Amino acid sequence: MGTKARGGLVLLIFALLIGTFGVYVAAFARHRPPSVSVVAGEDGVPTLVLQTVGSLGFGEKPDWPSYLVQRSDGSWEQTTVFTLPANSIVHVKVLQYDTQTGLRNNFFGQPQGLVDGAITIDTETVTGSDIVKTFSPDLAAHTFTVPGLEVSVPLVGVANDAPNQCTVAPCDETNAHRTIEFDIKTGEPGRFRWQCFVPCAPGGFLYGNGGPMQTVGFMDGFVDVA
Ligand SMILES: [Cu+2]
Repeated sequence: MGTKARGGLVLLIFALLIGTFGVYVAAFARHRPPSVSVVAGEDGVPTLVLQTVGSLGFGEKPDWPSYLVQRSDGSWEQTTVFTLPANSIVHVKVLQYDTQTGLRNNFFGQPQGLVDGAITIDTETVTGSDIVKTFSPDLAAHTFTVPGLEVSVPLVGVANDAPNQCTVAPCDETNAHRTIEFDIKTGEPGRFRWQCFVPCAPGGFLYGNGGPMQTVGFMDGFVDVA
């Protein structure tokens, strides 16, 4: 190959790399999961209902774990962006369908920033001075963590051998799950980043990070307080 041809080949490869990078950036910038508005129900309490799944089971990333948010009509949206009313106590209910992965940082095994320090798991409520100071780091499937609101809740996973596990989202309550409920308090309007702190990405991602862990709509998102 002559010097000219070699130079042309290098330029071609370079152009292809730039092009591929451009396509990736464009796809990243266009990825805008929808937002779900949480409003007060008939009981006057705004309730955010989430579910977590170990693998979505559909779409471009069927093997990625994900959060879903319930709309007021009961349907599920695969997103991690939602709007909560400002200066309000918001009830949060998480239907947790994934198995236990475990935390790398035990700090996130401790529920924090909850109204009255109260958390309910399935039918058991622990409050105030009785609150479990910290959960074993092995139990968490995901966390619901909003650093800007100083809120973090470890979400205890279902047992690995639990029968009737969910494989395709949205899961329904006949599938094996844990129900985790708590109240948080919102303040002034603003946009708050939130994420899961369990490195829960599937095989192929280094140490469970990357992939869904860095993608809005899967394991991180935004709480818009309005
Ligand atoms: Cu997670």
